[in-house]
Amino acid sequence: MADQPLVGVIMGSKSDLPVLEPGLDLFESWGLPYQVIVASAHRTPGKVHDWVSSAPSRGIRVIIAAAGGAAHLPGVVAAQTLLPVVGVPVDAGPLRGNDSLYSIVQMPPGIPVATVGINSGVNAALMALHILALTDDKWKSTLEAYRGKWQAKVDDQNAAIRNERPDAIPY
Ligand code: RP5
Repeated sequence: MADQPLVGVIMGSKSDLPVLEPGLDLFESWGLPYQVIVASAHRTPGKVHDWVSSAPSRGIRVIIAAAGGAAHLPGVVAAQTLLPVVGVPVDAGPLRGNDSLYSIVQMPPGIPVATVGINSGVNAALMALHILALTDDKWKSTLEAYRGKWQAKVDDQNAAIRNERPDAIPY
């Protein structure tokens, strides 16, 4: 894996990691270099600032920020960088992630956070890939290959249904 990360992943607590791991697995399967850290907007604000403000100099081009509860981390990150920020609301308490979803998705006008669904680490990783694919054909090819797998899966499912329902009029 290259020394310079293209995607930076930040989370408020290591307890958020299971939500992000499927996306990190995708990065590794694609050979996409990433960096991942724990830094909290309220517990370690200085660490958040240091990491975010230095992210472009490390090669990072898109940031994924995950948090549960009040979940101000993605907005705090977005406020300190011109890099695109994808926010992942985490189910971390009695409100089952609805609190973090509303917090992240309801950024006031001016500082956007592209929010995925509750616990949607996979879609956050894919959105990062989409952003990279805009300017790099290598990642565009990776994205096309990923989409191709869905096509093959749906084709298999249709073949199975045709087998199970031979009287249905084929499309
Ligand atoms: C948030 O508080 C974190 O992002 C995490 O989702 C939640 C709970 O953190 P821990 O108490 O598990 O460390 O800041």
